[in-house]
Amino acid sequence: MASTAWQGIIHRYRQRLPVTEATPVVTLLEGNTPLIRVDNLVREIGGDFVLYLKYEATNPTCSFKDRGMTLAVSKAKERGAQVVICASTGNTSASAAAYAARANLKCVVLLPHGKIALGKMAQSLMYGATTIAIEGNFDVALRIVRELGETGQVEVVNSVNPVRIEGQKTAAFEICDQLGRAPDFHFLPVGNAGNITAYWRGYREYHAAGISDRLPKMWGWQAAGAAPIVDGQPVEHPQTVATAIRIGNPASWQGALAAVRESSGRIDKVSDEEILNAYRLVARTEGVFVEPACAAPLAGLIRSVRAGQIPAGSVVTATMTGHGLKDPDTAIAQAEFKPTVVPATMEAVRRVMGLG
Ligand code: AN7
Repeated sequence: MASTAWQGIIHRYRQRLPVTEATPVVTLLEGNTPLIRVDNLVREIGGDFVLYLKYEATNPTCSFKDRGMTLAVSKAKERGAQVVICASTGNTSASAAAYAARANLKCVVLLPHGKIALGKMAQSLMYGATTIAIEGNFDVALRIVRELGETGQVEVVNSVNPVRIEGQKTAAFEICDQLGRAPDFHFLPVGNAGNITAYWRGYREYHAAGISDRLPKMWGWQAAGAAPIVDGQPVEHPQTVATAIRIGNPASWQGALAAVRESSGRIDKVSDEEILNAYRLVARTEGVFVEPACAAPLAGLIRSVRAGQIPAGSVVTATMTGHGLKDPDTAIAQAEFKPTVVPATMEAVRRVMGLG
């Protein structure tokens, strides 16, 4: 009997990815993530549409980055690279560190000092990457990494490496495979803008191949304090509670603009307050715990629905790019609840429960 076990995105979508028989596949069985229909959240928002969350938190390092990283590290291995390197707001570094460990490659990550969520830092350290905290932001770190890449001594696995985008486009394939069609709208957070570029490529490829019968409108969401694409100029000192998307000069800026233009979509920004409200709401109404960046498209959806921009009967998908446990500090600070400490008696517990 042949095994039907999932073997990762390269195995599943091999004919649509730049791999050959000679490519050593470095996989942690990423992909095949849930597409969760969230009717409670829709009821809370109001409006007549169906919403599905592409929950990328179930990837091996708990973010969407693993889709691009399986391919980037496989190709690096194929080329005989010894060292992979990236700049990161935390998720790319976690993923690079894991896949490099799996491939027996050395990994170096450059992170903005003091602006990395706790879980992401734990990942990079545990997977054994050389972890360097730069006294500067992500954009500065990426500039250094790109310069190092030009020496030819290291393999850059940021999304400036085109195979990262190729791997990430498989999330759009999966959504179409899971829904049996493409959505009408796709919402997602935008930081370095690789993912919006990748999804648009995936949706277009499936459409061109006749597998899906429509193309979604791509709606990207930046944080108001880090919204260079929306504002039309780089942001020198980006600021937002959503540290994953604290990026002031996105590498795939043009890719994001093309996705929005070609799909008749939109790119806009939401405040940290809107992000935090949506962050709590999706956890409480659906049991879906995401990191703050994922709440940007949800906040954007709330706004768009209120503005009457989502036609009745629409099918909307939104990418939840990373797990809520990545950033426990923000969760605990923003949950609005604290544990109630009581004596270890039933009476005390009953009092807290309101049972007298
Ligand atoms: C949870 O890890 O840029 O627009 O260095 O971690 O493709 O950059 C992370 C980005 C959204 C934005 N949600 O995606 C990095 C990094 C989460 C993220 C984004 C990121 P892009």
